[in-house]
Amino acid sequence: MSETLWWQHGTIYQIYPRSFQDSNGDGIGDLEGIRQRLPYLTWLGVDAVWISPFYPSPMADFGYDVADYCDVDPIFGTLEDIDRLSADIHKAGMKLILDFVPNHTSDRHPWFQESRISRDSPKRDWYIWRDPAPDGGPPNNWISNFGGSAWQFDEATGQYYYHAFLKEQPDLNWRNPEVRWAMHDALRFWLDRGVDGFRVDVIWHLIKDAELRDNPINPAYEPHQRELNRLLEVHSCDQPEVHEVIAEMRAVLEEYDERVLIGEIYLPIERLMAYYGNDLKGAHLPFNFQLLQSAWDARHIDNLIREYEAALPEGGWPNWVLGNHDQARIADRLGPAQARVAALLLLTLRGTPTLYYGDEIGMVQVPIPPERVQDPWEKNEPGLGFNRDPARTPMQWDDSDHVGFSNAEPWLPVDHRAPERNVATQKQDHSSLLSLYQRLLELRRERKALSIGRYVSVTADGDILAFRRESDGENLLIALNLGGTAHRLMLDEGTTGRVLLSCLGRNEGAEISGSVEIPANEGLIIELAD
Ligand code: TEU
Ligand code: CA
Repeated sequence: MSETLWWQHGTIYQIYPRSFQDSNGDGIGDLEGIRQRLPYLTWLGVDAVWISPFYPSPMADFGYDVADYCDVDPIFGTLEDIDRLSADIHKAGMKLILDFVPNHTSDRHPWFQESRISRDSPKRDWYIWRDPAPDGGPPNNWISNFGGSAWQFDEATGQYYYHAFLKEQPDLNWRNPEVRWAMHDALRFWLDRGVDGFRVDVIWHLIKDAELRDNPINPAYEPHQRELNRLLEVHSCDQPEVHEVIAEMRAVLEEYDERVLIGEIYLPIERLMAYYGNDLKGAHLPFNFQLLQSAWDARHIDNLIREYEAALPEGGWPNWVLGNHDQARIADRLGPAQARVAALLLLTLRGTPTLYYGDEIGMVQVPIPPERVQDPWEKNEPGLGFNRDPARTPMQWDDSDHVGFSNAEPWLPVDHRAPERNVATQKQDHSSLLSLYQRLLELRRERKALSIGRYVSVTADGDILAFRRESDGENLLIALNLGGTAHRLMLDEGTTGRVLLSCLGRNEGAEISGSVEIPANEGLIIELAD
């Protein structure tokens, strides 16, 4: 597959390091734990591992508040541990993607500590400081992503600083070139150590309106929504100048070979596409989160796939995401039967798939008793269903007390409700979700049509979604039933084929001709004869 790069034909697996494997019995996952579990990832067949932040951090937002971009938090290990992990990932033929968090630092970062000392501090302008409004209130009406004003008053110097997330996460001022250079050095620090790329946190937030104008009121706001949605984020993010900042980051990666820049971006398709950059000099992969947000409806999904394909810039590589550490678990959103169909969809669409740890065994939202809530968002805006803890619980390796994750009580509760929802059990069972994922990943590696082939839309009719993937004489039909009743899909006159894979494990190898019966909750990959 020399004509495509690893981040194009490969599959990315996201690890939330606190919850993958604890190696030293403190109930929190760590880098050595991940290293010990690499044989599992090799067996599963993923190509790259993205690890959420493991840098030194006060953990106000569990690592998304970074106090040092060039080190490892002792909870997770040491620089030697990441080097060892990186070496073993590469030995296994996989790639390592780090999580880079450039929009904000921790309030404990030495840069912020220095910035807040005085209005004349050399680092004052590294952050976004403003005088109070005439009434003494915040400089503008912007709202934090986690609720409340996005401005925090600092007594010592009588000014407010801006934070798009927690007050413990002050936003850096990316209009200041010194900030850019310092952050480029942090990128080089890791690139020199051999990491293969970055997933860049809230990349569309980096530049704010130069005049910090008020955001307009959102007329469609409803009280069950997050407070952030009271306003339209017109001036607080997605500003035109951000693309220059991203192009500069990309240029740093271009000093090295075959590194990948992935942007975390929650924007509608038409705005998302700009993040590929002018002449594709922006992010290689602006994350496509549409499947996270869309209704599970064949016509709707067919539409969004076609819109996305049509909107891609010439040469822009697509990607698809089914879950992450900020969203409810896919198996919970769709139920166990459709979770299998979703697996097939993710791994047959055109574009780099990103798989969230635990989704391959159908992990669901784990109930968190009030006294064990960890997520700062839940603490800020309680009771509205924003808690991200339920999707961040320990990876379920087996059915022992601490599910094989740790030999101590884990930082978040583990799920004991379903005896088969673990790796050990599902690995033995050829009909399990895990086996389905493993077989899909294998097929995706074997079949160019799946990994890099063309996408051709076929139909969306009732519960049935069908499309084709084609490459060099390989012609695969993907037919999914997103509902609970059987349907017959009519094929073109004279069409014949053979079932390569079935979600339900039925009729694999069967010859079909003229039409194909698709049972409830079934998904088929059919090789068409030419
Ligand atoms: O998330 C950014 C982000 O926009 C989310 O907070 C999102 O608004 C929310 O989860 C609903 O979809 C990134 C990280 O992924 C998240 O874990 C961090 O808390 C956040 O940035 C701040 O760094
Ligand atoms: Ca540990």
